[in-house]
Amino acid sequence: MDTNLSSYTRLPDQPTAAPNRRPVKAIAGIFLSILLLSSLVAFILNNGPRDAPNNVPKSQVLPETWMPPSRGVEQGVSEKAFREYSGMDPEYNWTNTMLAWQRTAFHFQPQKNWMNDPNAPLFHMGWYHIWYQYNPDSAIWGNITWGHAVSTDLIHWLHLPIAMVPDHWFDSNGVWTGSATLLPDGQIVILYTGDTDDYVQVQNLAYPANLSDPLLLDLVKYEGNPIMVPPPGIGMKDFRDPTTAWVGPDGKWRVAIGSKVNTTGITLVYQTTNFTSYELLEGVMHAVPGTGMWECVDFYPVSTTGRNGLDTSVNGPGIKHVLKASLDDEKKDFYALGTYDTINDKWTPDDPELDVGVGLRVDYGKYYASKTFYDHNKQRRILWGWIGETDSEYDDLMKGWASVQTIPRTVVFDVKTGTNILQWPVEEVEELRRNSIEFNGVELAPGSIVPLNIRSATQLDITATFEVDKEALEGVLEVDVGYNCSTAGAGVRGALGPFGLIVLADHSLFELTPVYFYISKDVGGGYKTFFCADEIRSSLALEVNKKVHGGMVPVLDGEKLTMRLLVDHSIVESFAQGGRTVITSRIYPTKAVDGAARAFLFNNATGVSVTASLTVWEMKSAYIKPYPFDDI
Ligand code: DQQ
Repeated sequence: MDTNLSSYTRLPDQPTAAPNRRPVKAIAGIFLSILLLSSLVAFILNNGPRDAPNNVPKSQVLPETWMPPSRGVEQGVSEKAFREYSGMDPEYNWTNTMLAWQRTAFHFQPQKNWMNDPNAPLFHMGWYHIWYQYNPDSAIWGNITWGHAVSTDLIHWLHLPIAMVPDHWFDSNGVWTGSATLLPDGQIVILYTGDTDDYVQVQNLAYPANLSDPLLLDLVKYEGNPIMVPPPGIGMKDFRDPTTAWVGPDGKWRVAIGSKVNTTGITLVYQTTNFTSYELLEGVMHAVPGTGMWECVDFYPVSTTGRNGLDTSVNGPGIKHVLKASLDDEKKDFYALGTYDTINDKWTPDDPELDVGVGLRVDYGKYYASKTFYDHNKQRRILWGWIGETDSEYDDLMKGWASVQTIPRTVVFDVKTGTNILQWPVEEVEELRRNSIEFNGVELAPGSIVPLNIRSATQLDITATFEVDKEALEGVLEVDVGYNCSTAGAGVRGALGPFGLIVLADHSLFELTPVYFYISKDVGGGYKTFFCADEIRSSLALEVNKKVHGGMVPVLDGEKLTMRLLVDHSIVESFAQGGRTVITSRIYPTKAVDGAARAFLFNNATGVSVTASLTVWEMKSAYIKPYPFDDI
């Protein structure tokens, strides 16, 4: 590791800044250009680049009334096209280089075409398996099959042949989302939703033809399918996505399925002893009015005392249960911690105000349809999530692909706060780290920006700590109660924020994606900390949807502010306070690509200086290729 001093500076015209702890020699390394950038930061973050992005080519102007067609809704599933874009803006004239650059280097994605939800993740005979919703014919949703890939470390992946296609009446309109259950005798049971030939959502059973095949290449669909059909009172198109099964104290297996009644999102529970016949349990496991259809429900225990993950059937003292639902209406994943009553099969949230769909998000960014599995190989629970697109469908067709999966994350209960889970990239991703650079004690005066002198900025793992000058913090009188990431942005200055990192920026900051903390002070003198990612100036392309994502992050007394960012071309996964709050950004730079991409530290607060220390690693590319059948 080497320490890079030359990229550090602080503004000379900030009299309130705390004394610089750097040696005088380091000051000598200040670049004039950095000073110029520093004085521009507040202006740029507030007002955008100096020249308006009027250089957007207009060669592909579409008719004003053009609107991407809806995908999925007709078939009774949530909207799969990104449709917030009205079609009124000119499409950006992407070059092949820009589009090719958007493909990630260490995130899982198929070689081409459309992907959505992760399905049935599991570990078997030395291999991690991921199946996923996949259209083998196009970069748009439709003709949904199960794609399949395997890995020995959750990072390097080998693509396998498609595992299931819509070839029976009970799934001819789509082999939709499902989960796997490993039975104590070694069998693997897969339950999935089929969209039938007349568009009814049913649950089907499939299983590996040959358990001694580590690659599980052949999945067999049970001839008695479907094994569950929508029960009375449930809409034919509101019954989908079976969970991994768990065993109750009576020795019977349970499976949860998402649905709705009017606008109330619900979780139904079925009981089975043989996985071919099922009994619907009375009532619902849980319901939340106003949350609409629950897709991709996930239900699992977390230990309140240990750091290991728990197998899905584990219950008893020192255990809470996470209930997660993907809200069809909002396209967001929400979760809550609560208690599972195994006798009555009911789940109760710890805090009704933080119930599923109204409280905590799994990830505050572009993220949906997540699913966990218990990795008995390393005694951990691992979370997968689907990162969709926010460009136009037209752009996706030009790219020839759409969607990426997150880096798998471990999930544990946060024993310090007791109110949330912690998500953290699996340790295996650290094997891709190389060429680390450390920046220690970088002083960020109010209104400053500091370029990070790193060789390359498109594949990074960054861990950063920010310390706010305590006296200044306490001395600030400004009260800022109404703060909210999505209504503000990195350009909205408060006394105590925003400050953090800027990634995927070009050198003149035409394009930039700031990821930052913002501390708001309430009338009683208390603080709330927000963690946000501002995509508003992440791309000059007008058709791309750009938002400010984020939410509150618990910070306990005596804790420093910490963040970790995984930057992989067009994806930024950001974790605050060890994974209490997570934001995934899918962004589409036009300038900040390849060697032109830069990273910066910034402090756009008006009232405090911040000291940052960070380590930046370049990340190698993962090996994600077709399985080498021919070489065997
Ligand atoms: N995706 C699947 C459905 C699920 C939805 C269809 C969530 O089973 O409800 O591709 O994205």
